[in-house]
Amino acid sequence: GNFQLSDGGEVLKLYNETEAMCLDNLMRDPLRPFVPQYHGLLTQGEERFIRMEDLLDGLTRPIIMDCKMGIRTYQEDELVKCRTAPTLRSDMYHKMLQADPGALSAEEHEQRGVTKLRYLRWRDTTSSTSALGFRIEGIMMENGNVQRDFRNMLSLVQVTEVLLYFTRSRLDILRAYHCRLQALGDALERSSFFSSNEVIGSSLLFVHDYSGKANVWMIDFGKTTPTPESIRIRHNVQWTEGNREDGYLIGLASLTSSLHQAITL
Ligand code: 4IP
Ligand code: MN
Repeated sequence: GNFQLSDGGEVLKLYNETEAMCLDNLMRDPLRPFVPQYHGLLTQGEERFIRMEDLLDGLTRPIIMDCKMGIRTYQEDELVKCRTAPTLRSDMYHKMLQADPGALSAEEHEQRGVTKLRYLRWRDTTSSTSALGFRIEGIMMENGNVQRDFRNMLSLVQVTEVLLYFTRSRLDILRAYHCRLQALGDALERSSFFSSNEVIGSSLLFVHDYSGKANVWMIDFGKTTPTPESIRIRHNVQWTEGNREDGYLIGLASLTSSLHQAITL
């Protein structure tokens, strides 16, 4: 995808101005211990890359879970584009067709295309994103197998089952994750980056290995943008167009309570 392995515990990710700006700011924020360390840019011929810490460094056959955070995964811009210059995406139409042909209207079938807003909204409402403020995007087990079929789970009970599967019900690992999420919650409260940014499409990356090393990281800031001075985001209230709310803390609370359930089951 967008990644390339470098050496010395570093990875290269295809340059994105929004993401580079976020990582740069995060190096001077209480959230610094929760994000990959940013090592600046690298140019290779025509291509530009972001140099960042390899979060898997030091783990043996890591097991990884990507949770996409927030109650929506599209920016408010997407609504404007859809109203002013709607573009039909046939790739997104085909993804919907494959997953659930009944979700498409007669008009969409005729056009063989949907807008990006339509597609992302469909993803959000057919997953736990809208209701719980996050969804499990994928899991990679220690043999490298990637599973992406959790994206139509709607309930917290289903998520808790996946957490048990992902950790093989290991209490030490579940507890380490729970503890890390609580520390993240504390840091988010103190973070001026968090209070001044709308965080869309960002993930929490859960990584552990059989030795019991376990950690959670905030990643993917390509759609995280500063809000105007006049708008302060609370992150724990519902979104209405214009308030820029992302529901990040709604997702964090859901995930924390699912982990708590997994621990006490
Ligand atoms: C993807 O859909 C994800 O929503 C991507 O978001 C998004 O990239 C893609 O839009 C969209 O096709 P699936 O994961 O369901 O395939 P993310 O990168 O956060 O995973 P954007 O550009 O919104 O970041 P396009 O327009 O890049 O295809
Ligand atoms: Mn992501």
